[in-house]
Amino acid sequence: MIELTKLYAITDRSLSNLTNVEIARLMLEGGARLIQLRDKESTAKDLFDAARQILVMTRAAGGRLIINDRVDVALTVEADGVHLGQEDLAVEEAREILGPEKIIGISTHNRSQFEAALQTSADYIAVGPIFTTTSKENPDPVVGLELLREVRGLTDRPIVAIGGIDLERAPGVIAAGADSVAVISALYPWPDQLDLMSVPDITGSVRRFLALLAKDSQ
Ligand code: TZP
Ligand code: MG
Repeated sequence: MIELTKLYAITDRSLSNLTNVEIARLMLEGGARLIQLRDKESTAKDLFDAARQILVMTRAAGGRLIINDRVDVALTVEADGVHLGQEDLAVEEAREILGPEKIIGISTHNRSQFEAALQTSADYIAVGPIFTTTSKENPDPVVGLELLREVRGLTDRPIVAIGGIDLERAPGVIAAGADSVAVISALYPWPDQLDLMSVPDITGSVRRFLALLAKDSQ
């Protein structure tokens, strides 16, 4: 069984003018060691280029890089794994392509999808959206902490919680049974004084999450 860090940091180019590579660099600088490259807009060329560069940086930091959706990218750049949604390639299809060593995660949005995921070789199962999210197009209905508590009782496999998780909510999400919190928007806080040169404080927010989650485990 794989072990996940408590923070699972996800890139989102739409939240600033930063590139995926710049975002990942700031996440690593803040101490994130589990990064997902998520970009549904970039061309294939840009995505492959970004994945290659981020992988080098992530490996140098001793971290892991998971690619959202794209098994072809994960396979070609030899990333650590892929994250699949319900509409993506099936887990066993991705497993056939990537082999037994790579990490495959799958998103689930209700108990029956979670139970189906348990029948696959998925290395971790994500559950969400736990809270309201603005980072996903057409999100499934909010599942709340209830589903998390319920599915925690079904397996020892790592569970990732996603959707609307911020600093305030993260400890409660871990307490409800998540091994890891996957976070997008809360990692991109903007300074109070916005000007043309403003960038979100990704490094600082990663640091704050890590400090909080480290405390939480004691
Ligand atoms: N899947 C379920 S919610 C979500 C995804 C990709 C978006 C999570 O983003 P945020 O900003 O942390 O709510
Ligand atoms: Mg997907």
